[in-house]
Amino acid sequence: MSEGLDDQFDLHPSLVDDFTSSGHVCVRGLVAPDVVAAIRPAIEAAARERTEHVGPLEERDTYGKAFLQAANLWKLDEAVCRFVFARRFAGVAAGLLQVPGVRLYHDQALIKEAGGGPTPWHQDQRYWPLDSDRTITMWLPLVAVPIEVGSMTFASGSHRLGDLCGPGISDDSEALFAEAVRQRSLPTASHGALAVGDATFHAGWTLHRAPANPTGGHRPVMTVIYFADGTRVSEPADDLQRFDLAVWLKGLAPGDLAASARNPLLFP
Ligand SMILES: O=C(O)CCC(=O)C(=O)O
Repeated sequence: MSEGLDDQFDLHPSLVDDFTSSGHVCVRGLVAPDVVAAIRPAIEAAARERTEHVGPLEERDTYGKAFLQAANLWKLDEAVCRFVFARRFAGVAAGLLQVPGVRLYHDQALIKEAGGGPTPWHQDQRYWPLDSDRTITMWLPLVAVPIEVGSMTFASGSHRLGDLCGPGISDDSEALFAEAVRQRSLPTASHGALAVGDATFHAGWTLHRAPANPTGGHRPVMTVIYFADGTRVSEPADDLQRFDLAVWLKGLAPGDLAASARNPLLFP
């Protein structure tokens, strides 16, 4: 089941260069398709358990229509834990960030349902009370993502702009960041269709969005968020960051090393 998950992935230097300049990259063939197929039922079952209270799609707001979201699934299931903790994934995250080690911020299954709406433009790190920009999300589909569903669109180079002080994922973030992309003439790029075993990685400040799912099938994705080992907790800027501090950095205070029991060192 865990075959390959602890083996090192041979990260081509051109991917590191692409990530450094654009803030996103697609790693094709990161993991064997049968490893993903084997873990998919456990991730989907754990995600279902966490989201069974969510009402019908048409009654939700824009954020709610974008995806069903279930986090820290590594705590629910041993096999999911092995997948999330995989040195293969964490090694790529460290390699792209060009840091010696990375810790877990949290994992998250993002299931865009059949007929689910677009994911508005946003910056992930606006939620995170972390004092480093050495942060990265791995986005790994559990099924092949055809072109009609599509993977994410990124504003290349936006990670170098840092905090654009936008709101959380919402109609407002879509409007504000679409305008920022236009005004700053930021190039946008998508890695298009993804095969099972491919994954994209994007930096914490990279602006990104995802298209709606017009198909009759759902789009389950597993994400893992990493930050550089040695990162400290920053003063939370607002309630969204206070929530993250309480939940993903449980027991820590501003100035502490971000290394709670929920943030194990995953690489090296
Ligand atoms: O899966 C999506 O629709 C969006 C995912 C996303 O925004 C992220 O992983 O940071």
